[in-house]
Amino acid sequence: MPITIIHIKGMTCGGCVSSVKTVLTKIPGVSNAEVSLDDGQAVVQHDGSHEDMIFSRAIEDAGFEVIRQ
Ligand SMILES: [Cu+2]
Repeated sequence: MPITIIHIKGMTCGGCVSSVKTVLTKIPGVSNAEVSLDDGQAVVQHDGSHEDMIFSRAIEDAGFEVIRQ
């Protein structure tokens, strides 16, 4: 099962963490999303049917910034 790690800027509390987790797990094909406030990152487990960009876009649409390398 593919795993994508996304680095996120702008999360400040547990509410932000659950917002990000919610938008990610709503995407079809995502089986789990672990979001860490301290690390500023999301670890997304998915079925590989999407380009990684769809995860970044969902996070940005929720009002957070994605750090792209
Ligand atoms: Cu918050």
